[in-house]
Amino acid sequence: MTLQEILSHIEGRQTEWDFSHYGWTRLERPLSFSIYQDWLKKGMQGDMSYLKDHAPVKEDATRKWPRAKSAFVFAQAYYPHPERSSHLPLTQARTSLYSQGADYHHWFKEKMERVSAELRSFFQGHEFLPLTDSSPVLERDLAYRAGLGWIGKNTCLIHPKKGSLFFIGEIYSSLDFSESTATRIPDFCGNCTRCLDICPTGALTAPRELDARKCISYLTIESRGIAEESIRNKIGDWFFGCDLCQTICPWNQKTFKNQLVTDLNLQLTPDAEKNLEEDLRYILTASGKQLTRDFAATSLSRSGSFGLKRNALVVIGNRQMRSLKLEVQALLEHKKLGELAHWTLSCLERPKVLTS
Ligand code: B12
Ligand code: SF4
Ligand code: SF4
Repeated sequence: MTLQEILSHIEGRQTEWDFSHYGWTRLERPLSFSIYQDWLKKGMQGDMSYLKDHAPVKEDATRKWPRAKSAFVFAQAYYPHPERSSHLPLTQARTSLYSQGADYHHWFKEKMERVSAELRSFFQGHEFLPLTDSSPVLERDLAYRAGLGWIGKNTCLIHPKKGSLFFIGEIYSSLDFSESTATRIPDFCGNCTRCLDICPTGALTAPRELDARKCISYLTIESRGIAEESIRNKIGDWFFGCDLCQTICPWNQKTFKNQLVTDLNLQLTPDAEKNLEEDLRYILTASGKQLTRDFAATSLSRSGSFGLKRNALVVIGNRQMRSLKLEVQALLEHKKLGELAHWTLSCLERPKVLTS
């Protein structure tokens, strides 16, 4: 079997599989592995200790999968969201675009498993292993090597015609091709610095370097703690994740024809403000059990009920939503959230600040 045969097979199935784009590469040491090591040394991973544990396999996949020789890498667009039908029990709280539907850790993983099963049945005798996100793979580097995009100054993988609002998934295979590697996409960032300029928390500490400890996405999704006081007001109205360094990017603006929102804080109509209030009241008053059940199928389950309540308190404080004062007061004695609830209350008691 040749590489061309397998790529034509994937191409023939594209209408059904509907990937944004895809490519392949031989498995070699990631080009940016030393950047990854330096990033870990600086502690920029915060509490995500699994990223350190994954380093040896990220450097050399054969340490875990001895037969892995090559990877087929796939990009899956998440805007507009392909699994939006799943019910997110919120109407207005600001959530990042990738999370506005069913949890991709389920449906995208299953899709990659289906594709692998088919490749296994067509190309018998070879192994195909589907992986995504939480697996020990430096996915952006791998996708760069497979020709899916360049690494932007916001650290995201960007394609000149598809933008960056896509997930990455890969199928490791035992196929050992002699072909030279895929054509790579050059860096089109040029002199632009819009992503660095817009980041509200200064998490992009240099072009292509993100300090996760300052990133709203980390603080509202991955962190199991509470953001320091000095950074809380910079989180603005983000309830889960953040998209600003991507929505401001001219390559996304071009791809999505200027539909993307770049406001630091959303300007809401009175009706929308009311909906936001209802969303956050529900988050603060629901039991942990209820939140776990209601969010189970969504990416927001990653924060857990503690994280969702924490995020609601920050947004209520930043938007000075005084109508929720009673619900905030009810948490003042809470073992883990009490200090934050005091901070939120102090925001509500300050003279009203107009947000932009
Ligand atoms: C930990 C993690 C996070 C952390 C840290 C992110 C970061 N930038 O470091 C947090 C929680 C902040 C986060 C946020 C988001 N994440 Co995230 N995250 C990951 C995860 C699990 C590991 C990434 C990692 O190792 N980071 C450490 C840094 C050092 O590595 P890196 O981000 O891969 O960056 C590399 C390049 O920048 C590279 N580099 C720098 N210069 C150059 C030059 C060249 C030539 C090359 C080749 C490489 C290179 O060096 C780095 C090390 O290799 C990956 C999945 C995976 N297995 O890879 C998803 C992943 C990166 N995340 C993803 C997404 C969608 C997001 C969010 C958009 C979600 C959101 N809206 O809230 C944001 C985007 C924020 C941003 N600007 O990155 C996608 C990215 C898809 C894409 N098009 O790029 C991934 C690939 C998940 C997936 N399977 O689709 N994420
Ligand atoms: S996701 Fe938001 S907070 Fe994180 S680097 Fe991008 S703009 Fe900054
Ligand atoms: S906003 Fe500008 S600098 Fe940042 S990733 Fe996009 S093109 Fe590159």
